[in-house]
Amino acid sequence: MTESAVVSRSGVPNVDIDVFGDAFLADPYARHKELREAGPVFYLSSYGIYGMARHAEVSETLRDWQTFISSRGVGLTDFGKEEPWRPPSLLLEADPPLHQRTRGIMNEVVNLSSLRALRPVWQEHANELVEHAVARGTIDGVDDIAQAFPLRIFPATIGLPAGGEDHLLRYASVAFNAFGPRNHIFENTANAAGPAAEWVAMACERANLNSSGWGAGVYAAADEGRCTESEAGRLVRSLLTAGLDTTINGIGNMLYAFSQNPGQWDKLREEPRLLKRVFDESLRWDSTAQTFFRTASRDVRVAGVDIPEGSKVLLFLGAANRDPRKWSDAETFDITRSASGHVGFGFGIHQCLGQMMARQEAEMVLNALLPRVRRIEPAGDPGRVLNNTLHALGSLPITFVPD
Ligand code: OVM
Repeated sequence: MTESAVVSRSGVPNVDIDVFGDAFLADPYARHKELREAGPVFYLSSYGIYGMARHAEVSETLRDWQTFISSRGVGLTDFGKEEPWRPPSLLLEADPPLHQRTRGIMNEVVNLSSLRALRPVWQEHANELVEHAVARGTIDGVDDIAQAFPLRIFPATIGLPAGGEDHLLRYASVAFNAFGPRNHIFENTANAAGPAAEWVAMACERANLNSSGWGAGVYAAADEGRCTESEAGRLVRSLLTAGLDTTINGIGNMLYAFSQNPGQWDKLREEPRLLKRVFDESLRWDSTAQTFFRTASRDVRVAGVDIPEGSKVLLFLGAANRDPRKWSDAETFDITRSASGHVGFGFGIHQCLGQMMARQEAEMVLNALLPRVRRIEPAGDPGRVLNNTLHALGSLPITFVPD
């Protein structure tokens, strides 16, 4: 270690928690207070990285894309020094000016009017799944709702070939694990990644996408000369990586939130106009994407702490979303609050491209549940699937008490 590295790290509180260990990933909320209280910026010596867990520093770091760049990867791997596990995303792992061009293309593909057109069909699917679940009473909230609903609507929205569900789910869990270290959690999914990656690569080709989905919309940008054919394929890959596992766990976490807070379900039934706020509060309270990294593009001082150029900085979105400096009763799931400013979708130029799709999916599920279900009761302990980035449920035994 160089003299300057020692000096630059003096005055930085060191945190000795394995933030990619099983116990932390299973229940990150148990340790978030320690992270926030350590200081506005801390050092995680076991990984040689900086961390931020307070809302002010997390959101300011996300806002400052020039200092805290994405093109060296938004995981632990520094793309400037090590080979990424796959060719970098042209959105997530890109900086302006490239990011401006690619994001501009995608903003036109994933837009409100195309989402509005999909509402009736989505609502029918959600109604059907919920009616079936209510008839059965006790169900698995993950298999039967949180996963079943996105699996019904996502492939058609993109225009994907049939039969790729398992590949898509496996690919996404590898991609989100790959932001963390090469621990046993990563290795478990990476072993099975080959066939999933092959299916995804196949599905991203122009010839394999139907002509009416968002995939074809991306290739239309290539026809207009706004990106190359191969860039279009890589942009479709972003939709497939980021569009399914995220919404599945977002809906699952929302069902979990209501099963743990029955009073909030009563309140929503009394005041259905609150429905549009619910998903954002659910994401604040239990963020699907718990963390993302940035890389310092220069020496920078944050809250009195010197962060050297090239440092990886781990941003704890889930902890920022429960920071008592920002939120009153931060630990409470409260659908009447304004969750605006939460960083569950990120913040700044990279803020989630699919957020309107995610909100609409959650809204359709809630629309289906609200008139049919009087109570959402736990029917056993939820099962966790450990992931280096996602707070993910494997199973959620719940009972829908009919209206
Ligand atoms: C991407 C992407 C975007 C957001 C999240 C993500 C794996 C991937 O562009 O491929 O997670």
